Amino acid sequence: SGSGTGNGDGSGEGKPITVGFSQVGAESEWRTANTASVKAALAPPEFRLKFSDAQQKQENQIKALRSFIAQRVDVIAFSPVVESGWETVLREAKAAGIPVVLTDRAVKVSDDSLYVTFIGSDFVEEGRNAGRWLVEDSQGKSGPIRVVELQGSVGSAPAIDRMKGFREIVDADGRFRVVRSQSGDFTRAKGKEVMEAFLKSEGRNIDVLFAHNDDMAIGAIQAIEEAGLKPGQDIRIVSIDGVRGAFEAMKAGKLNATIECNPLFGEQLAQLIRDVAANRPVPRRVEVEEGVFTADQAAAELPNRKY
Ligand code: GYE
Repeated sequence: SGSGTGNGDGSGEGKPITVGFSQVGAESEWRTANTASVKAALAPPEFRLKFSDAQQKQENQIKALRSFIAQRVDVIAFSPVVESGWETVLREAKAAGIPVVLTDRAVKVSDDSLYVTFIGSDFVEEGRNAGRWLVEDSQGKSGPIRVVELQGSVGSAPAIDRMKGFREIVDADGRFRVVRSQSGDFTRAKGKEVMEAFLKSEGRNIDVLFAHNDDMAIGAIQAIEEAGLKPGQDIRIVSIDGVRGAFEAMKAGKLNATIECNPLFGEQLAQLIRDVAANRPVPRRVEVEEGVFTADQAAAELPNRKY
């Protein structure tokens, strides 16, 4: 580009764009990959990144946003831990004239002008895809098929939406019964712990596990093995994200399918921020592209996985 004037024309000349980014935490392989992608894309000299880790707590995130406002950053980007409770702090950002970009997770606000754009996956569709895989994999099986569900973090958009999408599909098929459903907070440790409790209360009567992310499924796999059962066979398992650990578990026959949720949108986010900082119009909603992978594809796909 020849102009090189002003902020955010993508040429890397001029003043850097200061971005305050508040991340959810470091709860999963997905999150680690997302953080790396965001940091790599919002790099100097074009960007000056102020990165803050909320450790899965909304109060930490609100504090971080207020500190970004006080520092008068050019753009705020954040991945909201939960869906609700954002009106006040977002109004403060708006009053300060700082545009807000939502990444990964959506918020519920009554005033749409409180953020400029949202980049992230369609979590309802991911839940539906998990349900569709299960229906497909259950062809010829008679009911009842007993399903346990490991939910993501309580109140988070991916937990709410994945549950909704999954139920929409399995509730339409009379064979499926979701017998237990509880949060494992998107972590391996909690996934294992809650699966242990499921196994204790349901005994051998669990046919399927649906986990809202791969990390919880991987934790649950350990619990299933420790209970003397074969994950992937005695209990069929589908989860969401498509992280490397899931492909390894599928290759080992312990996980049956993973629904891709792509965390590598750092470059797409950088472009949005450039446009927002330069006052160029941006779409209200930017979707991330993704697919579905089954155990028979795992060995071939593994070398191609980037997260
Ligand atoms: O699926 C999970 C992470 O918000 C899409 O958060 C993200 C979810 C992801 O902890 O692994």
